[in-house]
Amino acid sequence: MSQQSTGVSQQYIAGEWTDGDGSETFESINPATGESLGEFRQGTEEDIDRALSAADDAFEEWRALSYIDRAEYLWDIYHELKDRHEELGRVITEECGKEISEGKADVAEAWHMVEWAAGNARHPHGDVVPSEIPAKDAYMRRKPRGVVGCITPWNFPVAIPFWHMAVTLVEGNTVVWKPAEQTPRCGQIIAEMFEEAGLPEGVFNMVQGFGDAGNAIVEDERVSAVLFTGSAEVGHKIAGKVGAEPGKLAACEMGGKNGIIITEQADMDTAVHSAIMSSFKTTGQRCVSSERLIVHTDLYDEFKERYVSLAESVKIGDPMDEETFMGPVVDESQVEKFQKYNELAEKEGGEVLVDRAEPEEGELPAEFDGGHWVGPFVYEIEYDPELRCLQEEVFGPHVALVEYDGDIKEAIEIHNNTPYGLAGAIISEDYRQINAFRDYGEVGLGYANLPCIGAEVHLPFGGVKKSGNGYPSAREVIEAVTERTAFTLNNSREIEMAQGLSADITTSDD
Ligand code: UN1
Repeated sequence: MSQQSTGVSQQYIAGEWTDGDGSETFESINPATGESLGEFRQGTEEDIDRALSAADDAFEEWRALSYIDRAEYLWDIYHELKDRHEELGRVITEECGKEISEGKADVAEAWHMVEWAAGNARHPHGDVVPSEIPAKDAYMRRKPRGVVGCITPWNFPVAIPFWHMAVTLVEGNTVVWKPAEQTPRCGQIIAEMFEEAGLPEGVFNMVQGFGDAGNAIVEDERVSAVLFTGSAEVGHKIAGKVGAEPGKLAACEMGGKNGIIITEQADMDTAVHSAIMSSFKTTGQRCVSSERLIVHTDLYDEFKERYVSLAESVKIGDPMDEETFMGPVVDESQVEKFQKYNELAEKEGGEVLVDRAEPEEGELPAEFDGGHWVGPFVYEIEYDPELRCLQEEVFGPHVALVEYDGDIKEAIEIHNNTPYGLAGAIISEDYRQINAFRDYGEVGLGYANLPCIGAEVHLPFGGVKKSGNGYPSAREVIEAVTERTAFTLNNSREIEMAQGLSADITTSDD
């Protein structure tokens, strides 16, 4: 039972659905139409407190199970995600607005992550390490950290919760999760899956709500690690707070101001295709979406013509329709941010090439009048390292074309000149240029002759610089949710030390 009689969805705490402590509710809104998809209880600090107590109480019993037994619960969820692929894809599309192939890919990415985490339970864990002393056996072993707080974003409302939670649970931790307030229905369905899988009570808890609920997780001393994926603004605050607490760990993955370098050796078809995919898929709302195209002067004009003509015509429309390329953005604050940055780009000297920022009268059917719709905004601008429009993340279909002359070093310098470093791509037929980007491009995820989106879950996903440490993502979560023990066993009755250190105990009688 996940809903009280009034139809308002509840919190999942200590193995039960509950109204929780507060009386406030909030709505999930379909970004395409502006219609309500349901009402949800808004979690309070007291709700988080109860959820953390439940997670804390459940930890000893859960960690005592074998990896393989813990993974069994996750296999049930893996099958359910697969069986409900179509249905959940539609739920995602309806709630966060991305077009249907993306909604379905989000579900696939979720089950891939669950498969990886549960499959990993049968793989070797830790290392056997050689010792200088023949009689010593040395190992590196991992232990769960305890209660892990997970705070996830709306743009991958099913996949990213599983990035955070699948490995975390299999490694023996318990979880308190706050889903994004824009996508509570996806949160609800995931919590129902955990309930059906029958995890012991308190191992998994979900509290719907806003920043105050998230903050209550971050500030609580029972939480040993906080996994956060979302905006740089919030992530840096979390990292600062948690980093100041000894023994606690914050693993934060934030956005990027991702760039694609198109060199004089680029294949034009690959360049145009990769750039369009990277800028406009998910309506520019991936943390790996590209907002900067750094194009060599030799093919700048041709690239510009072809890119602009496609940006003028990519299909904006019903996200449930398979023919649609771009759905709406998630909410009005995203529309406003996008508009603000479009104005800034013009103020900073940008020459507008495509302005579909506000879809035209009649471009969308009337049923979408109440939605949050934008389209491609493309400009060219003379490179200047100080320009804010080339430094700050917009999280929308806002794209700068920057022309460069000179060699690959010049392009990489422009590419690296942002405070972020998440994803990037190079389009070139010259392996030396590709390898220069591989070695000197400041990114956590690099691509050659491909869009800079679409990483698979078994790759480490994360960035450098302001983009975060990457640990709350996919494979790397294991680093964030376990503590390592270097354990050394002596097989001899003699004590012999490494580094030539004397083990003799000398006394004043010697
Ligand atoms: C995000 O943009 O927040 O690499 C995550 C990708 C996806 C994940 C994106 N697998 O594009």
